[in-house]
Amino acid sequence: MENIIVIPAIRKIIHIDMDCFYAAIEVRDNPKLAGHPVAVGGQHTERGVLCTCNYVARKFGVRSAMPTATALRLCPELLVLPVNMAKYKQVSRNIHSIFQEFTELVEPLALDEAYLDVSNVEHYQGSATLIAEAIRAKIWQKEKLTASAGVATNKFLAKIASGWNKPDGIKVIRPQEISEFIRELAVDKLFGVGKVTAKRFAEMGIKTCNDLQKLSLSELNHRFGKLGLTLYNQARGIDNRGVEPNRPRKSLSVEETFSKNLDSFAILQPLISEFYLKLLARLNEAKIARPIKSIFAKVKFADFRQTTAEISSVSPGIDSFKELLAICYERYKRPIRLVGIGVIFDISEDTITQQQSLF
Ligand code: TTP
Ligand code: MG
Repeated sequence: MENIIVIPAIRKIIHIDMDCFYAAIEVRDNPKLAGHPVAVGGQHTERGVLCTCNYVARKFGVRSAMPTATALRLCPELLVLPVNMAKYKQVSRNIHSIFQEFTELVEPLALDEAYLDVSNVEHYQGSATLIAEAIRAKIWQKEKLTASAGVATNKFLAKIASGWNKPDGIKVIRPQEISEFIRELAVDKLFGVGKVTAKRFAEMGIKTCNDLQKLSLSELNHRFGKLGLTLYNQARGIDNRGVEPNRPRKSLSVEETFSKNLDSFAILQPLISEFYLKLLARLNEAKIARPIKSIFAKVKFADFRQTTAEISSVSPGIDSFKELLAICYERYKRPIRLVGIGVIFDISEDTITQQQSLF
């Protein structure tokens, strides 16, 4: 028994960000604009500011939040279109519902961006890269708009990656590539580093994460207070924040892949209470007010066959999980590769109010 280790799952996070969102929608809806520098925002006569501009305009140095008058000086042919928020919100809803087709673990960040945790998605051979490509393809197919994607083991790296090959690009940072990627990364790309912190770094001669890595945790704590630990971790490519969907969860589960397949059901027995305690801890952490509707177990075998069993239940009892696992095992009776147990919530009277605020 002692030689069975549970492999800690590496998270697979995708960050998706639409390219020049408002401007891309306007160009899509008026193809005559293709190839022209286009921006969306207020008019210069009204001391307006740009919301965004397309990549043609960016070549002239035009940027989001720039006064329209300045933008027109840089690019006199720039076409500045009025903001049509209702239209952008509708496209945003469409895109966010595409994300939901791939996983329910979606954390919307803005109208045009979201984090997705695809660690437990089994389609696309479980490859986050293939999932990200499929999402980009679906957005193109449904909306005729391009999105860029970042794929990494955490939110911080995924977000940086999505901007790396913009527009219409993807960047994957594999676990073994993190330390090299991070070394040259500019410190002003880190979460929590605004103008003030960036200026302090500049004064200290710190430009890259490699420079930042030279400061000890206690020094960072001393100089930057609460931000110290985050800076210390990010400089090493570490970010433990989970993806927090603000849609009600449909289910919550724990699952583990074993370092060595379990040859018999008996070997699994003593591990069940461990999983059970983990599930209770996660349920406790998640503080979900909704009632539990049913409970389930899942078993994946050495030959990758997989099966699940579910029963209606309002409370997760360990004996029920034991029974469900036994039912799963009995169906194929072969060495076990992975086991999961979980609960399904009753979301029948969903109001989904939290999510509405974004749109
Ligand atoms: P962003 O994703 O920051 O920018 P973008 O999608 O236009 O371009 P990129 O390809 O670099 O991602 O913002 C999304 C939308 O939010 C953008 O299209 C317009 C709006 N926005 C503003 O209204 N004001 C701003 O200052 C910014 C940055 C964005
Ligand atoms: Mg964008």
